[in-house]
Order: sequence, then C-alpha cells, then structure tokens
Amino acid sequence: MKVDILTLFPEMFRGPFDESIIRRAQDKGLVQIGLHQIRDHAADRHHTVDDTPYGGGAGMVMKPEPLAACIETARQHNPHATVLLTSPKGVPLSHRLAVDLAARPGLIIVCGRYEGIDERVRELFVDQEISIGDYVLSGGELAAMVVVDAVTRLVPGVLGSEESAANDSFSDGLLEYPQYTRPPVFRNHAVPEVLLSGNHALIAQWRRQQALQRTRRQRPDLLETAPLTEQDRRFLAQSHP
Ligand code: 9D3
Repeated sequence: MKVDILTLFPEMFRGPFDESIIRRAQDKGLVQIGLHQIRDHAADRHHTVDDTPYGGGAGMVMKPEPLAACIETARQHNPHATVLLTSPKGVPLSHRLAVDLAARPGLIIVCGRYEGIDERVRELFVDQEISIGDYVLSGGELAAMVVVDAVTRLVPGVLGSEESAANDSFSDGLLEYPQYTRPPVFRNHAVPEVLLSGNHALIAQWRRQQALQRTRRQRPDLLETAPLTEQDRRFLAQSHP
C-alpha cells in the first residue's frame, strides 16, 4: 500500500516511521510512505501557506492553492488513493475504520494545521475526515501517525502469524486478559496458579473471565455489543462488579 502524507512538518514523522513494525513493513515493500512538504507548493516569495479567515475570528486557515497543488502532486504518485484529512471535526478512528482503510490501494493523508483547511479543498479533494478522539491536539501530524500505525499492522504480511492481528483487542469485542512472564514471583506478587497448571481448557476459561471482568470495569460500553455466550453472561452475573 502506498501512503503519501502532506504536512508542514515532515520531520515529525521520521523517528516514528523509522522504527519497529512500520520500518519492517517498508523494508518488506508492503507499505511505501512518502512525505510531502506543503510549503514547497506555495508559489509566492514567502512560501505562504496560511491566511486569515473570511468573516473574521481567531487563528489562521490553510490557504487552498498550495494544499491543492500538493494533493495533485501526491495523486500522481498514488493515483488510486483515498484522500484523508486529519481533523478534530472528523469521524473517530476505530478498529473497524482501520480495517476498511487497510483494504484501500493507497492513502493520501492531509495533516491539518492552524484552525483547519479552506472548506473548498475539503469539498474538492477529501474523501474522509478522521479524528483520533475527543481531545485537542496541536495539529494533524500525530493523528496521521496513529492512522498509519493502526492501518499498517492490518496490511496482509506485515505481522508474522505469531503476532497476528486476529488476536488483537477489539477483534472479539472485549479487552484483553492480563499477561505474565517470568519470574513466577516478582516483589512478592505471584503469577496466578492456573497459568502454571498446564491445563489449557482451564487457562482459556480463566483468560475469558479476566477479559470479561476487565471490560466491565474499564469499558462497560464494549459489553453492550460484544458477542457474549450464555456462559459469559452467567459468569458476569455471579462475579463481583
Ligand atoms: C477552536 C476550535 N478548535 C476545534 C476543536 C480548534 C482546533 C483545535 C485543534 C483546530 C485544530 C486543532 C488541531 N487538531 C487537529 O488537527 C486534529 C485532531 C485533534 O485535535 N484531536 C483529535 N484528532 C485530531 S485529528 C487532527
């Protein structure tokens, strides 16, 4: 998958994209990430990319011409791409949306800055506007990194069968069970006995119950839609909330 990112701060991406899973996905040729400096497409002597809002009000707005020119350049490298805009006004990113985006042939991600972009650029070029949650960021770059990370893990071949995305939280609608590794006792806290028992049916049941309890405590909203068995419901009814 080709991903082109349009930003006023391309340097912000280098560290995060040069490590770990995103690095490996690029090295394997499964994901190709291009960074584009929007300012390079400004035609005036001062490379102006923002201007004051019509109608007045605080802050600045991203000018349409450099942004449109930058999108058109990215589109030449990435002709079948879906154009995304990171914006606090967007639809919230979810696992389902990430799965949907991972199936596209390419993405062009426009990183919003200032108060946002000129509405005509959104109308003419943007297919989907995405937020990463209800809190205020300084701009769209960190949100674009989150989108690329979530989507890259879902591109076929990026994860090995061990780390397979099918086991991730949210794929069964519940939060994950707790994990332990050696040593068996750490600062007087022991690993739950059942995990050392070798009884795989009992371990699976314990993990399911832990996932159910944890989800009820941290994310009760997920229990409304998670597919629960009759046994799950009985367990929740008889265990402490
Ligand atoms: C004054 C109204 N604010 C909108 C809620 C202005 C404003 C705040 C923050 C305008 C732009 C921004 C910068 N944020 C993003 O570009 C952004 C974002 C976010 O702030 N939260 C969650 N997801 C995203 S995606 C892009």
